[in-house]
Amino acid sequence: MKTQVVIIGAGPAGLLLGHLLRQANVDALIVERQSRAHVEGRIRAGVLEDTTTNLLRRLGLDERLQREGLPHTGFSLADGGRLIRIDVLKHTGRPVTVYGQTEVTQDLIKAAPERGIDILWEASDVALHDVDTAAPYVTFQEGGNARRIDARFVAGCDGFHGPSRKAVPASAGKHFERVYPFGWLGILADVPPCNDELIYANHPRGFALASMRSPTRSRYYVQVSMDERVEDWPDDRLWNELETRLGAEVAPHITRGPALEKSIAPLRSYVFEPMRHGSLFLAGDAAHIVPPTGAKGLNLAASDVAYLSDALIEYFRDGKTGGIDAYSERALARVWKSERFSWQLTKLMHRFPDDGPFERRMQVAELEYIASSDAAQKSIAENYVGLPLQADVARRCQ
Ligand code: RFL
Ligand code: PHB
Repeated sequence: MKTQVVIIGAGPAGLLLGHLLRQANVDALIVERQSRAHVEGRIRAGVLEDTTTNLLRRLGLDERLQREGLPHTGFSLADGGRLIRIDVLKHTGRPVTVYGQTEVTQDLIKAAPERGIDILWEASDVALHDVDTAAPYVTFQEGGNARRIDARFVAGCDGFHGPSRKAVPASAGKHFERVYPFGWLGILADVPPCNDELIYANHPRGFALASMRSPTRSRYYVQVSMDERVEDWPDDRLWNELETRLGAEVAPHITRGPALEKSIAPLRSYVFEPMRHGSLFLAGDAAHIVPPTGAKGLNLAASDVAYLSDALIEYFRDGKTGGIDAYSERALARVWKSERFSWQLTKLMHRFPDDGPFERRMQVAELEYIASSDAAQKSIAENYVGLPLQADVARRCQ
């Protein structure tokens, strides 16, 4: 098989890139390790910046998002029972949209065949070859048959554990990493949310988050240590813990229900530089991870592919290499700012096992400063709704 861009991974980064390229008549093929049902069933992110919703609108794939997405004009930080509301609309003029990554993925997959985008599911042993030349190719097994796809470029959109980043020689890249000494235990349940907006809570027993997917479906998380297992957390224990950590004002509004899904995710900050090696481009979690506290992971995947699609389209349409040459630097400029925001919010809202009274006083002082300062709230708000893309790309992504 032959195509212009072979995309590895059918997560949000790979699917969005495939659609953006196809819309501009660039040929792309997506190769995915998992089955379609597995990819469509994964429960992950819930908060979309308008960078992300703008891309879906530009693709004409935002009909369900418009109908079912919940515009949120603010969220709260809670500490010791006090709620500090961050009015993102007032400070930035923009809301965020609560719409599950699961739904985004389903919408993109559903529209793929009618737009001529091929997704090869359940491809095993995916391997990248000759990425430092202008004729790279990808091999894999599909239904017991060995396959090969030749392309001009490879887009590594295969998440943190995929093969793309590993195809860059150690001497050609640098990584930066912080692993946090805890994870998030998440529960999804068909019960009404406890509040109209998200609440991020710092409690002596650890962080908790009240989120949602719709007016009838709630998503909650609690910070757990890394040696905890999902089996240690029967539903009742988790609901009790959420009531305690979210505080006396919120607790009476929590409706309990059976878990549709329960899982533990580790927390990590990670950046790989550069995001290009020869004919290989990395995008999304393949190149960087943020702890979920800032709700930035999916949105960074979207901003990466906004830059990357723009650059690849320019290359195939006009033969210009300026965009692809600038891709890594442009994407990383936004990535590092989101890394900073996610790290800072994680430090502010979690209890770290090695922290003492000094670190706690720092959290209290920072939260008091945020509560009393319009400028501090504005800074949080502009990061939460998403920092702007570079102006030229932003214009083309409208
Ligand atoms: P993905 O979604 O991991 O997709 C990568 C795809 O590549 C496939 N793959 C392979 N394919 C072929 N061959 C191989 N060898 C392969 N290895 C892997 C995988 O099967 C998969 O289909 O990466 P992508 O597209 O970069 O998207 C990134 C986002 O999924 C991620 O950043 C977010 O989910 C992070 N995140 C959040 N982001 C937000 O913007 N807002 C949020 O509110 C938010 N909440 C979250 C989150 C992530 C969480 N977890 C589970 C880590 C909440 C949680 C709990
Ligand atoms: C979610 O609803 O899954 C969610 C929301 C906000 C976050 C992280 C996860 O910061």
